[in-house]
Amino acid sequence: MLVVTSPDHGRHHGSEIYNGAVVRSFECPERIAQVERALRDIGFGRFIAGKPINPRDLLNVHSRQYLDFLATAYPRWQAAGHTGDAMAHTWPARAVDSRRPNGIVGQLGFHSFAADCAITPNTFDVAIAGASAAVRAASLTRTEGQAFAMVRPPGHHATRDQFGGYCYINNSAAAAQRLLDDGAHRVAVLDVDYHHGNGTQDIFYARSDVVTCSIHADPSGQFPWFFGYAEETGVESGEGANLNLPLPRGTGIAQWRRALDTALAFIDTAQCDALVVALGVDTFEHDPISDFTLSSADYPGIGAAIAQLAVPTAFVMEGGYLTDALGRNVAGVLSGFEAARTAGV
Ligand code: SP5
Ligand code: ZN
Repeated sequence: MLVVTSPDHGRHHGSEIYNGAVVRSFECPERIAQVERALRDIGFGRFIAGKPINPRDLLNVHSRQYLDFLATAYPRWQAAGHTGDAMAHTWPARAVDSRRPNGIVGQLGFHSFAADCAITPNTFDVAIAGASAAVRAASLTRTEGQAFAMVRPPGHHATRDQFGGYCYINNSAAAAQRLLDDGAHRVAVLDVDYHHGNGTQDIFYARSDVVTCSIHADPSGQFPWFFGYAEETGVESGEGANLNLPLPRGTGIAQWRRALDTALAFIDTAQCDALVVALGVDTFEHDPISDFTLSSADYPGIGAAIAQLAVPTAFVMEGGYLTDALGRNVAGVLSGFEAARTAGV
């Protein structure tokens, strides 16, 4: 499988509020270093770097105002006399008219939804490079059949105009849009990260040409808290094109696999001719911020099940925070997928 890299990803490492303190984010450069090591150890894949992205690929999934904001947020933060990472501390609250303020601190609140996500001097460039790799992986599925975008920061929480959940640019959404622009009639995004893919849902919520499906922790007890319920099914022409499968705390592989079967049947019924897998492995039993109980032995079977959709497939790296196990688990999904593809099952 082709592995598309974002070589300078290590230039971004944000901070987050955790247990009442600002700490270095769980979403760290070592994550991708581990994935690369695990893939190289088993001789998996051919590595190529992403290419600069066409701005159209970004404007399809994010507003121009948001992209301009992200591009200039850090210098504006500094120019306003601030130091450290640019972080919001005030958000538009319920029942207010969410007008967009002028000041940088106010705009940080307007364009974000969570305090686990900060803008560093290189965040914008690194996020764009990740999206570029995801878009390139999507394009290459036309000739390759499958590809993996080995990127960070992740993307699936980023909405059309808000960052949060360690995500700034929605890599999986940009990949899905690229598959459509390359000629697919309907694309599915299957989100297997432990957390609900609220950003991808948001971006395609009123559309039927991208079908979105997310398997995740019940948001009543877990981030992103305000999105991801089963009754969110889409609006307008997107009605029925979003499927959320929230699962309880402690979910293990048997229950998780039943949800995957439901998701695969939903995608199959929608007659999608290309697939993006938002590949988070924070479902792992020892993940430091999650509470599902999947084991490393479970991941190859997940890849094999996804292969049965038998459509061009772009995997895009999302979450997973037990760095030591991340490589093994990602390699498990990808090699399980590839083995099933090769065997033609
Ligand atoms: C892409 C992705 O996986 N983003 C996840 C963002 C989660 N950020 C919120 C972290 C809250 C941590 N709560 C820890 C509970 C530990 N028991
Ligand atoms: Zn996650």
